[in-house]
Amino acid sequence: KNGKGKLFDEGNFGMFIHWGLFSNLGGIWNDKTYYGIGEWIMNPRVANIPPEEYKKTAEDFNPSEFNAKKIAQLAKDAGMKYIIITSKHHEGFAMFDSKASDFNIVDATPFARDPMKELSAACKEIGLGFGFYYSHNQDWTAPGASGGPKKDAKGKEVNFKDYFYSKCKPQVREICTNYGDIDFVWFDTPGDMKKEYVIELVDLVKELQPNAMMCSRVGHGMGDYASKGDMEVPTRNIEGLWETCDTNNDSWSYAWYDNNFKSPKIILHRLIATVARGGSYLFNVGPDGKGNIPNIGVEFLEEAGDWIKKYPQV
Ligand code: JFZ
Repeated sequence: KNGKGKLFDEGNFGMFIHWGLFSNLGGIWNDKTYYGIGEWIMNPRVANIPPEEYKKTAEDFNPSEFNAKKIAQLAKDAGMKYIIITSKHHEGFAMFDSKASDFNIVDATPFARDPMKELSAACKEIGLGFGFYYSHNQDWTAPGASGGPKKDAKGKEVNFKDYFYSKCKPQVREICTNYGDIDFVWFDTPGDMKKEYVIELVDLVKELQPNAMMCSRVGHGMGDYASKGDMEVPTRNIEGLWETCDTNNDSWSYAWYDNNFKSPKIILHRLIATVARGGSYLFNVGPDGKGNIPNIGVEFLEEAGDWIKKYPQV
């Protein structure tokens, strides 16, 4: 077993995956295309989809072509060392089997499988590290959460504390318990979340997954390593452990119009610039509603990987 941080030190290149109900919408709501970042489509600033309507889209989500082994193999072929995937993004939909909320891929979709089980197993089998993204503060369908409805189904006013103890913390416990040893828990957008809650999550992860690395986006200066601004490749060396996350086109999640894929040359340039300055490069792909990563993205990554394999690490 890797000691804490070992994978990160040696890792330097990982696959980020943004996948959720938004992937099935692909940038379209009610026949209209919303340009920007696909995973934000339900937000009031984008298509402004009411939570109850958004939740119904789970009935149409059936990623029957999802193939965990194929994705793990792609990451491996690309020269990556680990995969970090959205277990729950701001939409609040759990892409894993959850007892804490039935708004999850096993209970609410015709797919009825737990793709996180499959992907974590595939990573283990092929020798890749594995971790979860979890949106701890923003949850746009959970009453009481940041950006969520102010009242519960019975019309009762609820607050962040209700969300935190009924959904957030139980789900973090689930992702830290049901998938074997994991290497990362990648929290995001802490906003004005209170420090006491952040501490509870950090302590929970440390207790259940002592070797898992948390990024600084957990909030309040905590976490094991710094996560730089999105899509930022720093131009100077930086002290300490840090990572930059970047995406293979413009959106994080799949969007039908987004064909601005980074060429193998650009991928390698950005990877090398990051690694040479002491960082780790987390490179995102967005599978579509059927579970497939767009072809161009796959081909470009494979080509970059061929080059990496030609020049083994010294
Ligand atoms: C967040 C999410 O809102 C977004 O959907 C995506 O998941 C991305 C990886 O993370 O967006 C951010 C978070 C932090 C910064 C920018 C966008 N930042 O620090 O510059």
